[in-house]
Amino acid sequence: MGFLQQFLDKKRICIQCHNNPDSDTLASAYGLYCFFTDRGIETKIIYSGLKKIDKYNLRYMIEHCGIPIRYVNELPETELLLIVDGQYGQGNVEKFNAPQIAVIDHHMCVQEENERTLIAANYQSCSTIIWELLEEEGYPVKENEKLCVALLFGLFVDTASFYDLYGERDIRMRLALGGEYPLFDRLIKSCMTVAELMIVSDAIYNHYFEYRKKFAIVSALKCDQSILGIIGDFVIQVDRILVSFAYTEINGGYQISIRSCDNKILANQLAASLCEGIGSGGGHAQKAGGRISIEKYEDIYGKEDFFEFLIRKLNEHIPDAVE
Ligand SMILES: [Mn+2]
Repeated sequence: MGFLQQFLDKKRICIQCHNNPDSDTLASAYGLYCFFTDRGIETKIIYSGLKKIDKYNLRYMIEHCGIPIRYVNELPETELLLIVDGQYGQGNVEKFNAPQIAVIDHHMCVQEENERTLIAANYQSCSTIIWELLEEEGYPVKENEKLCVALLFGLFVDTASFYDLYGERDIRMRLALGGEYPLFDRLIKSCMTVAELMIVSDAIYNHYFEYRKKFAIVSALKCDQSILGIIGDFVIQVDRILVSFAYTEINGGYQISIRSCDNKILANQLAASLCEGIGSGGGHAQKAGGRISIEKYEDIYGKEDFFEFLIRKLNEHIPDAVE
């Protein structure tokens, strides 16, 4: 029996995207929305958190794919709360009480698993999991062009513009859904604002490079995770750099983004160890991200300058590079 079958007896389902939604969580929610609505279930898509969606390309995606997402402070009445691209109780998923909770995610598992959770870290995007689930149910994804674009765009962003695309199943989805979509072309060419372009160039110009351990730290002015990712993907291409660490200060915390091209230095391990006790971090071997709370940071590390802290931690974590 397919994973989604167990939810078909519901009359109302609420799908929750993680806070500060990205294209992967939006596409995942939309895929499930299409499927459940098709089966006559009243389905809503919601998100919460401190920030409303303001990125140009995400708004463009929502409008042109027709994704009925709503920002809420309270959970609408529902029988089931289904979280996509995040996990229940995690820092970036607003916690709501619901009669039943289900989770579909592709990050490292940090919660208890049961028959209503599907957490598989071997997928590069949650969109890929959703695509497989819909295929399994016989839902004709390919006939829904807007959904194809959404799912591809979810994968695109989570694999740093397909550059990091290596997952077998993820590659399969890209091939299966690939086609000529003007909307997709428009979306992938709108990832950055002019202001962010200036933030990126300034941050890269002022990078810190540790030549012995071969890591770089890039501090960017307030910008979002996808921009940090763009910086990381760019910096990691430098021949002498094995680990790139980009960060920015946002909403009382630091967003971090790590890239590694050395298989002895796992980006997800580095993120997790750095954020231990002061936030949460994780991801994949070559790319990872996380968030640190300034309040918790100061509780543990007092007045130590954050930049100095990073240099110290990276020096501890990264072995001397061998040429
Ligand atoms: Mn994702």
